[in-house]
Amino acid sequence: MLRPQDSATRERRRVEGLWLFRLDPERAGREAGWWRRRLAEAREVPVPASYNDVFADAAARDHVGDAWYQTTVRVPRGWAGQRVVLRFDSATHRAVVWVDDVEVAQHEGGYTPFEADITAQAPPGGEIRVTAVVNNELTWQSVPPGVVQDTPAGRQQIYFHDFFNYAGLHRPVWLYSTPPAHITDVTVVTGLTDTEGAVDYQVDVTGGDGLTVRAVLSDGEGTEVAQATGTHGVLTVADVHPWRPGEGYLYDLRVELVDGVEVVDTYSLPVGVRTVEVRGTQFLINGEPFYFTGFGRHEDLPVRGKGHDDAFMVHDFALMEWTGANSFRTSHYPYAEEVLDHADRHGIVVIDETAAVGQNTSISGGIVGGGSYPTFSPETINDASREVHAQAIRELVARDKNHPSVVLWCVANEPESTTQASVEYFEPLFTLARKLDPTRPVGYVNMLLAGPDRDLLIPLTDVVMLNRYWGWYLNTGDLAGAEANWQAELEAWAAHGKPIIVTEYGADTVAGLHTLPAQPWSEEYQVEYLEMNHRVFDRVDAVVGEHVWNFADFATKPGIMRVDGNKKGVFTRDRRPKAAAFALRHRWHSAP
Ligand code: BDP
Repeated sequence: MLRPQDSATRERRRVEGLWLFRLDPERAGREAGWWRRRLAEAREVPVPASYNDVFADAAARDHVGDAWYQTTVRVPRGWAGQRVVLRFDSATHRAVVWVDDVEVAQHEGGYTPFEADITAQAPPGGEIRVTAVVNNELTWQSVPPGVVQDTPAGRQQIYFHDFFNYAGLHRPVWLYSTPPAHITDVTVVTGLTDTEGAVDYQVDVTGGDGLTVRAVLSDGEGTEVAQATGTHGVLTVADVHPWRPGEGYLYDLRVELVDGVEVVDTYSLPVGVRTVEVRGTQFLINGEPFYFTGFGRHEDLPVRGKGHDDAFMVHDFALMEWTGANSFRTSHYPYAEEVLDHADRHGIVVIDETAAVGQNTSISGGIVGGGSYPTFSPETINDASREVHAQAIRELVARDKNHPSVVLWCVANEPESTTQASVEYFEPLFTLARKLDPTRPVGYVNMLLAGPDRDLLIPLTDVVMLNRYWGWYLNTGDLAGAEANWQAELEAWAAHGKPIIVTEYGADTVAGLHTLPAQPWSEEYQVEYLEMNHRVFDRVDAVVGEHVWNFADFATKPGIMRVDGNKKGVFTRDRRPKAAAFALRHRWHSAP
């Protein structure tokens, strides 16, 4: 599925601003057909944004179930004869969409796009009513999982991950046009030799019988460098300018569907020419060893929740650059496509993760000690869940396969990984990810209960990704003890002969709390904790990356271990630096 774009043959408009909105905890709207008329008893809600924090009532914040969105939009008159498409960049966690009285789309999964051809419902010049019911319930068959409990106070959502279950229309909604005969997909795979680049492209077309596909590659200055015809081909780039970490050099691949001299459809794709490879304990980009510095992050903002915001995106990248971060992980779900585009342009490397977080019932809210259910069983996470997970992987790869910034797929964060059931669950998912994209390594993030002597999933992976909290959850306040234990554990992992990325290490820190000597929760402790980790990493050759948890403080569900959310941010939630930010800046700017 291609992103909407304006081209000589395509137009798009954002369906944004204030939509009508109504919570529906009783699930009455589906019975009563609320899409058939103007949404009654509605309030206004901004799109894109999560709905939870924009109001002042607990009913919205803690809502479990259906929430209805509705707006009207006029189809441009100039789109006569074109195909009209309605696209949601995300609806968390699932949605059904109607145009006027007609159901046009259903989608499961909160962080990947879906769309519907609504040409038959969208007469040019006419106004259409768009209604979406967005449901936020997490169950054993959703990704991520959860349990909805009936309590005397109403239905409550239980979940096993450590960030707030924001819901709604977090990302842009689009109305766009394509010609009836059009390009439906473009896939590029790039290669590099000493001075030459190769762009292998594949174009999928609908309704283009008898038409020709042309692919034109231009450099960053707009000069054409290669051209080919046919739905599949290889474009050779002499004196190639590679995409590399720190320098997001992009070519432009213009794909055209042509009928003689007439261009029927045209689509442009930014292309970074780079390679990725795991060799021994090294992670190579363009054949050179790469060391990841950066963060695990969240899409998390005051008021907006997970709502995408360009101003914060640019600011967050500026802060990452300031600290010397060269990479981040899309913990714990696929981020807005705008974020990956920005990473492409800025040469920031991305570990791209599915929304499979919390598939481990012995942890709850990031804290060990849940454990009232088995994780994988016919009654809990089962074959049906795995099919939902597989679909999430398909949609992630389909959406993000062309981003040069994406160098590694992460199929899950901290799942249970010590049982035969976990192996049976994950083996087919690793196979699927590799089949969908043989060009990128695949991994999963391992958690502290599944040490090198217990974990069973590492044989399936290309890299070892570890979330470890020695000196925080373990050896709390005892950095000397933590240092010895951490070193021993990392050496055991290194014996696997794979590169190790430490995908999380961090300490909760209240901005402005100072102690001497350094004590947990103080800014001084966060700095000393990071320094201890760095000494250990520098002593283990197989470690090829360090991602601090977290870039910024973020919202969680209430809990006795969380004070107004998770405070492991290097920046506060409103992006003010803690002392750790300066310490990281010093290390990451002076690293070899
Ligand atoms: C890890 C999780 C992350 C949590 C973090 C923490 O991957 O989502 O926020 O721990 O406890 O287990 O801060």
